[in-house]
Amino acid sequence: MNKVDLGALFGASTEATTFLGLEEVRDLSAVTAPIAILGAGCATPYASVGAYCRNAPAALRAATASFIANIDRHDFDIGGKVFPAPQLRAVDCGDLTFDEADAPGNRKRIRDAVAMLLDRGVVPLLMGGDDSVPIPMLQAVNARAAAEGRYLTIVQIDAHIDWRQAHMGESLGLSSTMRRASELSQVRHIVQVGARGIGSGATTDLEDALAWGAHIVTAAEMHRIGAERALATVPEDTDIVVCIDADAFTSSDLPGVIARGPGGLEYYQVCDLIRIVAGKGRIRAMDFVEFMPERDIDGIGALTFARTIITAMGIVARQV
Ligand SMILES: [Mn+2]
Repeated sequence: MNKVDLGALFGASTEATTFLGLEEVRDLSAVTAPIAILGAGCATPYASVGAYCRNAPAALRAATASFIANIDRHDFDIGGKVFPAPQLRAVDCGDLTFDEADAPGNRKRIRDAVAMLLDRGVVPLLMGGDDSVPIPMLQAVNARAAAEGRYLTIVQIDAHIDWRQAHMGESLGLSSTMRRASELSQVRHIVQVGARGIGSGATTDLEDALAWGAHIVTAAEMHRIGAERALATVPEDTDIVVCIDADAFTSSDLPGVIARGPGGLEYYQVCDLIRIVAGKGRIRAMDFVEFMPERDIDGIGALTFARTIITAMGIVARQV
């Protein structure tokens, strides 16, 4: 069935070949922009499920099509143009290649790509892939922070705390991301917002997180206390990595996840979290993972997640 294209009403293109129509720069060593978006469809998939979020980067790019013609209009979620000056525009570095059977190779490609961007003073925004994608990203950020003598704060927005030691014999998979983060030399603070319902974690995982010093703010608490108080333990003048799992959102806004559940965060709560974090320190990198287009409903989740990335771009563009 041919659909009526209302995008033409707003001067929008019907297809997005890059995220938000941003300039494509495939050669990471040639990036001169302050922000780069990069797709990573797979890092360390569990054997039983494979790279189930492999199609997320393409779906998220496609979801930006209706905004491309209007990128210089006023964005009310940001309070101005997405990019306040032409030199602050992000670029799209395309997708890293991956091989589901070669997790070490996938991780190396992600680590090397993030390291290259950090070396150039670029803030990488990584589109997963599942939640194993941030592990090599965090390793690269940690190495850079160590070289600079800086410490890191991780702010994770997720329905799950991801503190499993290992799952199905894999210690670098999506259920272990925050435990692996806690083991990095420069990571001093971890704040985790949005845990809800029943996930893969056990009570002992929560106890380990708390014993390490992670500050856990459940989704229920976040709804009660708001973003400002949720982030009260984020220190000033820290380098920050923001890790966002699509399942943190309320499922009606973002149904494209493997485990939907009631009580998730609203889009504006997530925007507030990013904005407040950016006011406390310097965001060095971000990831947006666990979006599964095949589970989405009529593009609603792709739109919510793509809008979150656009808002994050606007926030990061204002800190560089
Ligand atoms: Mn999750």
